[in-house]
Amino acid sequence: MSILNEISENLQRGKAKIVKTLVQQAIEEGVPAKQILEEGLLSGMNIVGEKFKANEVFVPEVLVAARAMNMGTAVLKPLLAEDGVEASGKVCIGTVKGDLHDIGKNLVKMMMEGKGLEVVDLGVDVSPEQFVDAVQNQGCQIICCSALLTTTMGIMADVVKAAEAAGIRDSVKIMVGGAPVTEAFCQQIGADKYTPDAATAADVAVQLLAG
Ligand code: B1M
Repeated sequence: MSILNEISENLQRGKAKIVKTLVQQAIEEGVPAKQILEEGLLSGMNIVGEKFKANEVFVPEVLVAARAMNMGTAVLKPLLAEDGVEASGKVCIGTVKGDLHDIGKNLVKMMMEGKGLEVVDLGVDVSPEQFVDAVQNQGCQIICCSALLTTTMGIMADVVKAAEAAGIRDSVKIMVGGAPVTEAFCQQIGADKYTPDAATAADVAVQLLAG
């Protein structure tokens, strides 16, 4: 079995320490960090997602897989972050109210920090008012909203409305993402940018700040 398959298999079984060791081993063998992330960790998490949907695994198994994912990405963090990038700016990020999924949000944060951006992590279950507060009181130039549930993605529309109501809409960009979110949804709610993955989100944030 290839080391990427081993990472995927062990992640699915929630073997966090083994995943951490295997990721380290893959790095030492010269496997690119992006490939370890996509073909090892994310591939394993997608299989967990499919099994969860099919009622073959349940919340406790998903939670231990998520912990293994987090331990694996922590090892990759310094490699995914690009050295010597000159970008600067301040971004706030959070998973929207009612939603507790944070793995994707954490990846976006990691990629943005790797580009040299300062990221205020508001955590999960973040209300529209908390996003607005981060702009008004912490000087964030971009709001990044993540949602994984079809039942919570509508909160992103409330974030746009809250920014309008607070009179800050013209001075802040709003980025949206997460598995159920689409470009059409982004346009429909009047947000500024949709990006499908963490690396693209970081690139787009840098472009927005440069513009
Ligand atoms: Co949940 N869950 N979950 N879950 N869970 C999903 C999302 C689900 C699709 C599973 C399924 O049915 N197949 C389903 C949602 C169905 C729907 O809404 N249509 C679901 C459900 C139903 C639920 C519960 C309701 C289950 C229950 O309790 N009955 C519950 C809800 C809790 C809540 O939030 N209130 C729940 C709970 C959980 C756990 C707590 C057990 C755990 C979360 C642990 C954690 O995050 N710390 C969990 C997990 C792990 C998942 C799956 C298996 C994996 C999600 C994940 O981390 N993926 C997921 C199935 C799946 O997605 N395959 C599922 C990896 C991650 C890197 O991807 O977050 O999409 P993702 O991020 C991507 C992009 O989307 C993008 O970048 C990343 C890649 O580079 N991205 C952005 C993300 N945010 C971005 C923001 C941006 C830009 C890009 O800009 C601002």
